[in-house]
Amino acid sequence: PPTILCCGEPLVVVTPHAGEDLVTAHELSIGVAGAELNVALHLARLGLDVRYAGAVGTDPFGKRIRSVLVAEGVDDRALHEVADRPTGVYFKQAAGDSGNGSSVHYYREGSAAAGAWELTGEDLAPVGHVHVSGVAAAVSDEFVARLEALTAPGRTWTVSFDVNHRPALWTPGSAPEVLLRIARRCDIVFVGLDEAAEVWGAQTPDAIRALMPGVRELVVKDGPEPAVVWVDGAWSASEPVPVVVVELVGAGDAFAAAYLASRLSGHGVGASMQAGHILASHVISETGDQGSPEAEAYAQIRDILPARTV
Ligand code: KDG
Repeated sequence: PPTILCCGEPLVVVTPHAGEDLVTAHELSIGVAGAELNVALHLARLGLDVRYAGAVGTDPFGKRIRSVLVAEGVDDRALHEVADRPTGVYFKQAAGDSGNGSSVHYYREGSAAAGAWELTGEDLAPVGHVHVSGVAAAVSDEFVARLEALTAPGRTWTVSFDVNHRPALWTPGSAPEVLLRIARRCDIVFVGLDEAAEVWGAQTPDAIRALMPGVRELVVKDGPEPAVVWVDGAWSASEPVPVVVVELVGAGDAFAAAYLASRLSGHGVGASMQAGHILASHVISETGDQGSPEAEAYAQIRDILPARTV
């Protein structure tokens, strides 16, 4: 499989302990987050060669992010350090027993990643696949320009894009056009059915596909309902793994990572969708954004992948 570059805004995530809330908690837990960073961690845990591009401040949070990436086996050469801006932070509070609708509070305006740091030739060599998401597109105009460069025609790598619409980060009205412009330039796109309806008013997988006919592989997820993937001129469906939902944050990142790990290793879409569902169910059954690295799901995914078909 190729070297994969995940590019986005790295974050520190701060959460109250189970059963407590941000209004009254005296103790908080801290971790690392960011949709594209989550994907990078999963890819490394699955044994892929992965590099992460983004920017942190010269603060302890930036050092934490770098040390977690390095400890988990992600290449940090493209993680830039910006002197006069802070590392992005977000606070997350679980919604309680229902597991759905965690509330998130962002402190990322003017962050290091939102600024004008440059991706260098060294950051990009020798990368064979780039993974980006709509979170980064919402961060700043500079980040949109960076995504345009990474998805530009004539590039020498393939690109996957997870739409990841985060309404709280967008100037009202600007998300649909920007997210579609980037999606259309990619090889593989991941989107939720609800999300596509919310952003583009596209209510069915075919309506989504009609918006981006040049995309080679389109994965449309639908929570606990089967997900579908468009590839080679047809749709195929794949059942999620049934799971007791603890928290949904990070499920899409886990799905994308396992799907990509499998596809980029030459496996078919059926096995790759199944891998996506297995890793998503692992993350959903825990509170952290990435779930624990020791989880059996990683070994299980390596086991279910059949012999390479490509
Ligand atoms: O997908 C998980 C992300 O939502 C989380 O890690 C933080 O990147 C983040 C965001 O903007 O929501």
